[in-house]
Amino acid sequence: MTVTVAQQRPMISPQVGQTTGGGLDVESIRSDFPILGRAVRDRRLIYLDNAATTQKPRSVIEAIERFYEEDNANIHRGVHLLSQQATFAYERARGRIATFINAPESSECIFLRGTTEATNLVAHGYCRLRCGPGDEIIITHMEHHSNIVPWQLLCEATGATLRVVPIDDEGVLDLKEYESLLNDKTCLVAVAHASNVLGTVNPIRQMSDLAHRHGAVVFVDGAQGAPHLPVDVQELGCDFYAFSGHKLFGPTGIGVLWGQHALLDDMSPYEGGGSMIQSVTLESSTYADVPTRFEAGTPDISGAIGLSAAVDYLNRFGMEAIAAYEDELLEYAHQRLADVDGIRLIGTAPGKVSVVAFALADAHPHDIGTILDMEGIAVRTGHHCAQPLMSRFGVPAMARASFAFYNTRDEVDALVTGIGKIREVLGG
Ligand code: C6P
Repeated sequence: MTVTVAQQRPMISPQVGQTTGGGLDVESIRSDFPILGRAVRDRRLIYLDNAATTQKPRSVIEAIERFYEEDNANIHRGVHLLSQQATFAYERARGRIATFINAPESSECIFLRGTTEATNLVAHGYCRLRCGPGDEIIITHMEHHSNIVPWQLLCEATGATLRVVPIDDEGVLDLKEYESLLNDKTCLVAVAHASNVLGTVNPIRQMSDLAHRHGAVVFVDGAQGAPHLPVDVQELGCDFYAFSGHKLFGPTGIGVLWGQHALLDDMSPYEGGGSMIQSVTLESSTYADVPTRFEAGTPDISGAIGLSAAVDYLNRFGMEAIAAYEDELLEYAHQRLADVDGIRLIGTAPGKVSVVAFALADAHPHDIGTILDMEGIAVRTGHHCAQPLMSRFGVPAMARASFAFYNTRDEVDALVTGIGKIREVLGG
C-alpha cells in the first residue's frame, strides 16, 4: 500500500469526550500539547505510540527556546555571565530530576543520551572490571534489546555468562526461577521496571532484596517505568535506575542514569574527554568526581533544561494521579479490544503500564499500522526491539497501542473502529 506523508495539514480540534479520571482534567492537559491539535491525513491525530516517544507540552518547548534565546553558553567552563547562567540552569535541572525520583543526592544523577547509553555505561564502567569467567549476569525474557545486547557484549568480553528469567503466558516473570538463578556468582541483575511490549510492571523491590542477599547489584531499565509510575529509587531498593527524557515528555537526546553514590564513585569512566578530568599530563590523567566523570565533552545542556521542564510539568499533576488515570484508560482499552473478533492480546499481567500489544488474525502488523495510519491513528508495529519476546509468543511482530495521560476513551473507541476497518480492507 502506498502512503503519502501529509506535511502541512489544517488543525482539527480534538473531540475529547470523557476527560476526567484520577482527578485529571484531560481536556485542559491536551491543550498544553500543541501537536495534539494537528491533523494527520485530514483526520484528527490519535497518537498511541507513546512508548516509542511521547509528545511535548508547550512548557518544555518554551524552556528550550528560552535557553537558546536568553542563556545559551557552554557550561562549567566560563566565568562570563551567560556561562554561569547556563551552568546554573543545567545543575538546577539535575536537582529537580533527582527530586523527581527521590535520589538521595543530585550528584547521583548522570546526564546521558538516554536509557541505552546508561545501560552501556553500567556495563562498561561497573561490570567490566568486576566480571570474569564464571560470573553471571541475569536478565529477563521481556527485555528490550538495549537491556540485552550490552550484557551480551560484556559476556563476550569478560567470559561471564548470561542467565535469563523466563516469563509465563500472561507476561509475568517466574520469580521462583529468578530466585533459583541467583547465586554468589551473580554479578548484576538487569531488569525492566516495565516492559515496552507487555506492559508488565516487575516487582523491583522484591527482586532487589533477593539479589542483594547474594551480593549482586541491580540495574533497572526505567524507560517505560518513569513515564507511567511514581519512581522512588530508595523505595525500589535498586542500585542503578535509567530512563530516557523523550519518553517522559522531554526532548530527545537526553536521559539519566541514577546510581548509588558509592557505586558510581568506584566506577571507571566510560568516555574520555573534556570536563571529566581532574588533571591531565601527557603521560596520564586523573578523573573528576561523579557526576562529571561520566559527562565527557559538552553535554546536551538544552536537553537537560527541557527534561527538567517536563518533570516540572508532570509535578503539576503528580505521578500518582497520572498512573490512576492511565490505569482506568488501560482497563477500558483491554475491555474494548478483548471484544474485537480475531484479536489476540499479548501481555495480560495483573500489574501493567498503559501498553497494549496485539496480533489480529492473519493481518500482518505492518498492514495494521498502515491502515490505522490512514485513519490518523499512530501505533507502533514490528518487533519493538524485543525479538526474544516475539519468539516467546511465537510471532515475528505485533501491533502496539501505548497510551499517555493525554489519551482518552474516545481515542480507544477510534482505535477499535479502526481495527474494524482493517478487517474490511483485508477481508478478514
Ligand atoms: N523503546 C519502543 O518503541 P532509548 O532509545 O535509549 O531512549 O530507549 C531504549 C529503551 C530501553 N528500554 C525499554 C524498555 C524501552 O522501551 C526502550 C525504547 C521504544 O518501545 C523504542 S525501541
